[in-house]
Formats: sequence, C-alpha cells, structure tokens
Amino acid sequence: MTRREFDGVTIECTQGDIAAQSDLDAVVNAANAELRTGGGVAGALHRAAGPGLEEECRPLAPITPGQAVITGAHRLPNRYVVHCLGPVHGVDEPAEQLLANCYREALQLADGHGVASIGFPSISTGAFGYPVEAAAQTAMDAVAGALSGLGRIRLVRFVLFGRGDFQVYAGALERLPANGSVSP
Ligand code: AR6
Repeated sequence: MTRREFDGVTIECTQGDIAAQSDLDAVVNAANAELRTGGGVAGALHRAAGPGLEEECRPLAPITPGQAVITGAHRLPNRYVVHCLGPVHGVDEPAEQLLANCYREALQLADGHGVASIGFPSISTGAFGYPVEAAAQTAMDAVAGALSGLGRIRLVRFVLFGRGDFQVYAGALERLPANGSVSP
C-alpha cells in the first residue's frame, strides 16, 4: 500500500480485487458501452453484484468513451458503482483526454451522491489495450487535478490487480507534486 495526502484527501494504491473493497462507499467499473457484464473488472463486479446490476444499467446504456454513470451496488459491499467507459487504445481519440474524463466524471458524480471513499481500477489497460505507464500517469494527474473541486470525497483508492501495475501506479502517485495540483 502506498498513500499520500493532499489537502485532506488521501490517494492510495493497493494491490487487490475491485469487487472486494468492503470499506469503500463506491467502486468504479471499467465498463463496456452497453453496461453489460464482460471480462476483467466488469465481469468481477457484475458477478459479485448479481443480475440486479445489469437490470439497473439497461436504461442508462449506451454510454460514450469518457462518460460515467452511477448505479446502486446490489450485492457488492458498497453503496454505489460508477460505470466508466474508457477509450479503446488506438481507436477512441483523443485518448488521454477521454481517459482523464472518466476519472473526473466518476469523481464528480460520486461526490454529488455524498460518497466519501471511492476505488478505481486501471481503466482501459486490460481488454482496451491502453499502455499502463501512460494510463497511470493520466489517471493520477486527473484525480489530483479534480480534488480541489470535491466536497465529500476524502479517500481515492487505486485497486490494481497485478504487482507490476501496482508498482506503476504507486510510482505515478509518488511523482505528484506535494500540493497535488496538476494542470488538467
Ligand atoms: N480487480 C481489479 N482489477 C482488475 C480485476 C479485478 N477484479 N480484473 C481485472 N483487473 P479490463 P478495460 C484489471 O479489461 O481495459 C471488459 O470485458 C486488469 O488486469 O477490465 O477498460 C468490459 O466488458 C486491467 O489491468 O478493462 C469492456 O468491454 C484493468 O483491470 C472491456 O473489458 C482493466 O482491465 C473494458 O476494458
């Protein structure tokens, strides 16, 4: 676990399963446009949440790259799931901006629902093929840049499945300036 605090908000990185973060108010899904179950993160979250999650998602789909929508968490140990559609690497452009939008929109949406703690997976770096080094830098800068506009969120946790991904995200966290302010 690596952790830093920026003006009362903690950003941390941990290795683990996004579907098993029982101390967080909200978790983020690396969704598909149809908000259906799938592989990776979407599969893990929908499996743990049960069929009610897909049912609640149906009228909210389709979503576009960079967009986020929020639902209940059903049988997951959280209050909300925020579903983000990341860019497919080499297809959806401008990729960096679309990926940053996912993180910003997810934080704003969750904050507006009174969420105090939220967990993100590494959006787009699995089936969508985004290189993890670049994705981690964009994700960390987008989160740090959004913190000053948040009212309720006090904890942002990146939940990385693999050891290598954890180290990459932890490195990006360590590189943030002390005041966390990164221009968007
Ligand atoms: N907890 C945390 N991270 C995970 C987990 C988990 N349980 N499972 C996988 N990862 P992906 P994407 C990591 O493919 O690239 C889906 O099928 C994984 O190792 O879930 O945004 C959807 O239906 C990788 O580092 O998301 C979409 O069609 C990262 O999470 C599409 O894949 C993201 O991998 C979305 O692709």
